[in-house]
Amino acid sequence: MITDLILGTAGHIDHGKTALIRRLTGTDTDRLPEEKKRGITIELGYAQLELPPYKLGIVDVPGHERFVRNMLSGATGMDMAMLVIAADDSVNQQTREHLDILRLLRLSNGIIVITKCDLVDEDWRDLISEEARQLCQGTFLEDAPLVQTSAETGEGFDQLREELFKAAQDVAARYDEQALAGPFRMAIDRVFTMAGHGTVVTGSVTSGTASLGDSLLLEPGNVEVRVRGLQNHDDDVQKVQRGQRAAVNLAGVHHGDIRRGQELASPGHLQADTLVTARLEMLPQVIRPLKDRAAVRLHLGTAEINCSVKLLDKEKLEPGQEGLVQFYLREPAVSVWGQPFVIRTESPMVTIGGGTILDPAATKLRMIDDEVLKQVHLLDSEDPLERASAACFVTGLKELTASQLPWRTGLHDNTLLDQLVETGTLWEIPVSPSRTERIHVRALDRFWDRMESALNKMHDAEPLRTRFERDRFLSRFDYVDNATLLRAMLKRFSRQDLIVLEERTIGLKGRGPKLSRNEQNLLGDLVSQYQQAGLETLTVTQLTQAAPRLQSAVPELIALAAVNGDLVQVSDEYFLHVETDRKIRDQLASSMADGKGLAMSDIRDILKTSRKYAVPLCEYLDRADFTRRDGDLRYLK
Ligand SMILES: Nc1nc2c(ncn2[C@@H]2O[C@H](COP(=O)(O)OP(=O)(O)O)[C@@H](O)[C@H]2O)c(=O)[nH]1
Ligand SMILES: [Mg+2]
Repeated sequence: MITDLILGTAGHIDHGKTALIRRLTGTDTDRLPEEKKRGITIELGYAQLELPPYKLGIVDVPGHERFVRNMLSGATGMDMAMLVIAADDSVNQQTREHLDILRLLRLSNGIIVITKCDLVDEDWRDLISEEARQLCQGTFLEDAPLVQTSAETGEGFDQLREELFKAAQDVAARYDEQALAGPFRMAIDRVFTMAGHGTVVTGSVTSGTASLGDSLLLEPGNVEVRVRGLQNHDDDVQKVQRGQRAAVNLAGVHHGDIRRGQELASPGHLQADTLVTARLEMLPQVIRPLKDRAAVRLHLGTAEINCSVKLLDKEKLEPGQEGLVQFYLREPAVSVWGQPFVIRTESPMVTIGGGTILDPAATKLRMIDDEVLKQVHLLDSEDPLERASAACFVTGLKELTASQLPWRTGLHDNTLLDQLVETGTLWEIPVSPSRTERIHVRALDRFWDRMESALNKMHDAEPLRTRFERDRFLSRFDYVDNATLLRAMLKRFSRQDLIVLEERTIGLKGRGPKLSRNEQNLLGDLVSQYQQAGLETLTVTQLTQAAPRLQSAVPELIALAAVNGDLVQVSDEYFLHVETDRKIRDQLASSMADGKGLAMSDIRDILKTSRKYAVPLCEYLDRADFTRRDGDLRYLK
């Protein structure tokens, strides 16, 4: 059973949050000298409340609008909150913004606390209570208990403890035990050094357990660290777990290399990325709609990252609207599927929306059409197979591995990918004798569509050709970034009779000039004759005369083979097979290395041929800018 939970405060500055915690726990959370002097909370404050069997780690947040970012990092990991409203002041700007933030961060439990009741009469506190109720309508606090208190007189604190106990019971009962058993994760909200100990980081543990001596990773950064010491509210402990506040003394890292926003996690559990896909909801009271490519600050865990928003399914997001987006982050950040976030703008400095992560390590979406949008929607489908399939689809021509599945989709059933292979949703492609990659068949189909349309365009531009240079064509698909996969896909397309694939050329099946069966055979024949003849080929006239039939077609077919890239034309009557051409160039290049010049007789000897072939060949190579002629000698150009 879960008994450790995090309780947070929320509310406008000066409404009595810190005084409430002090009365409740005896701890003064305003511990900085500046906080004492100015009487305001700036940094997060921490306290602990025992309500057996529950232990509540309390995070006290600042209520000043300038410190909302601190509030946001404190809100990470909160299981329940107390929304504080002063009876002598009522609902205020930060009351609203904090409530929005808690709602966007998917908090489910809380208590409305009216403070400073000693300062007003009965009627007034009831009026304020009514206002508080109205504010919370339609939020998770709609049916929350409301307690009227005074930190001055102690009024209402017994009831507050009782309501906190009930709320804890409720949260614990609904809590997914997976979060306790799962990998360790803690978003860092403070970093400091302690004399004799070194680097210490603190945070609310959001999943799993860490014990003394454990190796953890600091992300982003992939820095391996070791747990040298652990504290839970100033007590040395052997382990810390989900729902606890933790101070972790780290070995293996300098405190200057750590910052708020990084996370400590079990190795392999988190991976930083600069692109995430999300479902985003705009707050109804924002003034302007959110435009495509707008710059916002993304608050993810305790991190705060500048990013630009790519709107996927709308031209702009109106106040109160929901949409699908991709965030392009200025620096890498870690998140997991389903993780809530908040976005704010710089000017004015306000919270404008929030939502949940659909893909924490997203792939740039190309050609966003109905199918892509449908799949992005399905990234939070309740049906595990559907969700896993959608995740594979949006990963495109990259593999979503079994080890990524939990943090990328929130799914823990490791047979899901196998099931998708069985149903034919994933194509298993061998990339080495011992390894296969799994690609969504629709991602493959869509890739084929792009390839087909690119090839069609090339065929349209040069209708006589049947094939094009393969490497040049494939350079358009650089983004695939996986040569083995690309090769395997081409093989598959060729097996499916979609393309004609030669060693160096590629074309669409059925495109190019329409030849009869006999013409096709003759063309193949001619090309192989050239191939076998090497350098001393017959002239076009000779080949025409030698042809058993269709003699008049021979010159045209030879020209076609040259267009296709199977032959090169040396002179009017003289053609070579491309392989021969390549071999000649290699031979000459090595003989002309280091700027050495060769005479016609040298070239003739090197190529073991007569002047009859060597002369036109040399002129052809000059024209092709392969060689340069200077007097009697030729040099490599
Ligand atoms: N009379 C009275 N004053 C209070 C009460 N709670 C807080 N205060 C005072 O209100 C001011 C702001 O309180 P504080 O807890 O720092 O507010 P915070 O900014 O919400 O943390 C302080 O001067 C407190 O002494 C209360 O219940 N009754
Ligand atoms: Mg305070």
